[in-house]
Amino acid sequence: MFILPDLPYAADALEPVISARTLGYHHGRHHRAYVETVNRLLAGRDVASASLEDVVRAAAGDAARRNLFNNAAQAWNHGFFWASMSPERQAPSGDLARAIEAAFGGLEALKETFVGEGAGHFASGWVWLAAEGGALKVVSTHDADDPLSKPGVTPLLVCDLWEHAYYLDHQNDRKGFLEAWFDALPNWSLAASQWAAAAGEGKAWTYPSPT
Ligand code: MN3
Repeated sequence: MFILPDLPYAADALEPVISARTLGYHHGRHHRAYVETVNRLLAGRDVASASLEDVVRAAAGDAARRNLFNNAAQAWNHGFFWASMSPERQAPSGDLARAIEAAFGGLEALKETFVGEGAGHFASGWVWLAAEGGALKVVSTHDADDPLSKPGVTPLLVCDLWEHAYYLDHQNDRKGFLEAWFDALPNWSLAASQWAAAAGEGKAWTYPSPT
């Protein structure tokens, strides 16, 4: 059984960018539903010890397990999304700051790329800062899709582009949401440890193990 992990901060800790009402529904209803569906779809199967990462990778690209993939990937993506945010405003430093400078020319340029990618993404999905081949890049994925099943890609940060992530607080202004999000909420400590993990130092973030 996979759990719905507690939020790593209070429900109102991300205001005003993300209200307690949005976060309450998003975590308590949307994320919970994905986790419960995964558990229902896996019930009775001999996968009790498989990590959620294993479940996502095994179901990726398998048309017969599309529903399992969608729900498992959405459960993982939301766990990583909660971890991607911090109530304390942070800034990248050290190796990661240098990599951002090298790839984008600085944090403001990364923001422009990230916001542009997310605002221009058609319909539902996710916008990621990711590492591949020792370099940083910004990518978006559709619906539940994520970098887990793409060999050599490590996610550093993610922001949810589904309307349920921002509509109560920002209505149709996805770009405004992304700009405010990028300024206030990224967990650059997580991004730095993911960047190190991509280079073989330490372990990348994982969803809580099944119980
Ligand atoms: Mn969501």
